[in-house]
Amino acid sequence: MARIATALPFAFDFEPVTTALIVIDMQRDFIEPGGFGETLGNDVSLLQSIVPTTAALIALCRAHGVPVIHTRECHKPDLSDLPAAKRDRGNPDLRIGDPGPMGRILIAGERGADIIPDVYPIVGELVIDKPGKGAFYATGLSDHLAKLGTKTLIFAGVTTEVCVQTTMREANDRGFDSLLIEDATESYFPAFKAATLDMIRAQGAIVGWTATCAELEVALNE
Ligand code: C5J
Repeated sequence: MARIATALPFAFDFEPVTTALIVIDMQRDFIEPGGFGETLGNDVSLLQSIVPTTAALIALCRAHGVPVIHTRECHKPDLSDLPAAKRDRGNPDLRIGDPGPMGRILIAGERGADIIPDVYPIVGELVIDKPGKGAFYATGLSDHLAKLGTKTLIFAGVTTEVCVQTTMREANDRGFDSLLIEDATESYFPAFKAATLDMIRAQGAIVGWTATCAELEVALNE
């Protein structure tokens, strides 16, 4: 059993052999200039700041045999999995499915929907394309985790308050203990990130725990 004694809101105990890392939506469309995130008026440099720590976290998990699962928020080219309730939100220059500088925005197979090179999956790692904010919705994630025998999930990725938090809440409802790596997740809105970390840890870890990548590394190396 490994333990992060300094995790918040209290010590986080986990078995590395029944743990998996889920890296949420580290895609060009959210992180690189010219993508969907920027067309929504966001400063993508905030998200770029977590790339080195996220890459280090992935390397740490690979080194300890913790399976790494990547997600991509994207839709079918015919948009059959894109409800109007999602497509019509906001007032962006470009909507999901429109042609943009990196191909059609958030469409499977397009350059913008792919994962940025610094945290790219290696052969054998599962990549889940998800049409929703939560990675469990309309995907094979539950079945995959059942096959792995996973009980605990470590989370990283973007954005903290949207797809990361939604997936952590889905995981909690499905019986997984979840740990969010604070310095490997980011939001376009610093106040939203701070509030999300507080919400996750509130009321005795109502959604899960948080810790830094360095704290996880110490626990895995003990
Ligand atoms: C958003 C995400 N922010 N990956 N997607 O729409 O959090």
